[in-house]
Amino acid sequence: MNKIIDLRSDTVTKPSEKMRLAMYRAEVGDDVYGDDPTVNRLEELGAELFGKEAALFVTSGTQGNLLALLTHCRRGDEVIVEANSHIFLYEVGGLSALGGIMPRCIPGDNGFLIPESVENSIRSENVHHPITRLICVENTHNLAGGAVITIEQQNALRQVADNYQLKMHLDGARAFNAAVFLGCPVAEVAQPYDSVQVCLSKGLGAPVGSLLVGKKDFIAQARRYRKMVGGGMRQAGVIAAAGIYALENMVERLADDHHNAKLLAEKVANVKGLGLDMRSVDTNIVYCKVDEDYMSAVELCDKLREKGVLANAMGSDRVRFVTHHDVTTEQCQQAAGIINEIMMADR
Ligand code: TLP
Repeated sequence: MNKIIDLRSDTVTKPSEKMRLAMYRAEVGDDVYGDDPTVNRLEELGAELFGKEAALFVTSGTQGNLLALLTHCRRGDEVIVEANSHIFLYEVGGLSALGGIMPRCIPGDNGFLIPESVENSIRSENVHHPITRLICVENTHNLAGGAVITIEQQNALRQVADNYQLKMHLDGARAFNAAVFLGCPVAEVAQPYDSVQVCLSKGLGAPVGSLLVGKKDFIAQARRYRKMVGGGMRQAGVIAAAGIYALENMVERLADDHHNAKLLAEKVANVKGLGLDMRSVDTNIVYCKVDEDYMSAVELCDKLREKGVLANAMGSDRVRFVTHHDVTTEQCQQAAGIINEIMMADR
């Protein structure tokens, strides 16, 4: 069989040889003592790229988001999140379980929280109410098909936050994909936020880790919470080196992933039994709606797997394809051909 074409997620990327070499050569120390020079360098680089005072290397996007929520909020506070956000749907309810924080879910428009809806959800001063503390934004938005929220849209939300003295956190797991799509430095994407979580382990290809960036005192407090949840790492320079390599070498190539996603989407857009809105394909994620008269999303994924293509079923009728460093343009074309074949055979 040909090589497996793994389109389940950009998290499946494996460190390249050059990245592994950087890891092998990394100078290390005990990071809980602040002694790991490679972790320190990664955090400095991250803070600089995002235009923030400080950064913290964390184990995952989930941990980065959790630490941000714990640091911004107190128990009983309310946080405004988009109804299909990763923080609400896929982070094991950590904000409530570990932080005693209440999510207030607002359905967005293609992932974008409408400023008026946000404003209408902010709690007024009343003894019965929790305190609205924070607005969380996801850019790019995973469940909205990697949709990019523009700088203007972000600024409109910041305006609301400022009017009510709220903090803003960006789940920027794929913030670099947004920056590459918008053609701006990632600091511009990060600008309206008090804190940003960015994953190194997705399209950037590092094996582990995320950065949380923000003001110095915010990061100092997040560091304490990281220790509390067991995230104090020791000779973490071995993995931080991969993060540095990713930030220095893997950002611009995200444009290739976006190109491949578009290509894949174009090739399956007109396949009978599949629904796909080309306008939703901004970056590296493609969602297809599978007509139930043909098959379910799980059945399509099973058939694809038999032919060497891996994809994720999202619910009963949607399949997600994600492009990344470890799939080539040719493989995306090949995958589109296989999708086409399967759908045609079912007629
Ligand atoms: N997303 C993963 C899965 O958890 C769904 C994926 O394959 O897309 N924010 C966003 C927007 C994410 O997409 C993810 C991971 C995270 C946070 C969490 O990052 P990790 O997996 O490092 O905890």
